[in-house]
Amino acid sequence: MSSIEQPLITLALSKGRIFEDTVPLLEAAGIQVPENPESSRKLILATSNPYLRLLVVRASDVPTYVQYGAADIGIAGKDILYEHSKEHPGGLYQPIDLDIAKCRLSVAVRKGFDYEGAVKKGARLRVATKYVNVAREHFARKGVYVDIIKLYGSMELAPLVGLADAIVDVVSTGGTLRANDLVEVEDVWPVSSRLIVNQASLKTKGQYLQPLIDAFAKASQGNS
Ligand code: PRT
Ligand code: MG
Repeated sequence: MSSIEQPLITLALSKGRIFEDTVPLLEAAGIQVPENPESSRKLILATSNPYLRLLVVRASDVPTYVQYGAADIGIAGKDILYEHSKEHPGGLYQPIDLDIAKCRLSVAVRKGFDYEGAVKKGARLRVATKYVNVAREHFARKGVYVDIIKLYGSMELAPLVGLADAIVDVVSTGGTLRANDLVEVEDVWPVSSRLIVNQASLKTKGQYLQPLIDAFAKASQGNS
């Protein structure tokens, strides 16, 4: 019998769409998740694998937990990962695009706002977003002058109340934009979620992490 016990592996993820799309990937790897974070309120969830637990955190906090090693691995959208990497470069290994929680980052404006006209005229635009780096780089590429207003949620409201001319936000069905009389005027990037891994964990627990990473890679192949 080995004297070294198998270490605990901690996976950080957010509840909602990422959790819902991750459960089938875990199931494909033979791992069941008996509790649902929407109903249980627990922030640490056990799985059917005694060596794997889940941490339920805010989507934008997932990279932080993994970067500091409080979680060995995590699942986060490219939107979140890009902003995180700009503030905290390095440290996160991103081996797999899981092709889950798919959506797109888009520029949207109030219906009737002449976005193309404003851009052609060289007007300075006010842009509200949680994705300040994505937005700044997008408009710099287009040569459009912008003032970026950082918001933490409900970006859709900003153009309706005169806080901004445009927003940069994640869009999936487009239903939220339509319900608020906004229209998409530009696609910025397609978005999906990736597996992220703490680099020190990969060294110290690689023997146990690698099979899990491989199982995620295999299970996610059907998503693309
Ligand atoms: O909700 P919270 O403030 O905690 O954080 P969050 O909104 O960043 O997290 P969450 O759980 O909502 O999203 C996690 C990840 O899922 C994001 O980082 C994206 O990578 C991905 N994703 C996929 C989405 C959507 N689809 C999506 N539709 N994230 C957000 N939305 C929002 C969208 O902005 C809109 O406000 O959901 C709303 C409904 O979208 P429509 O277009 O279907 O109406
Ligand atoms: Mg949300």
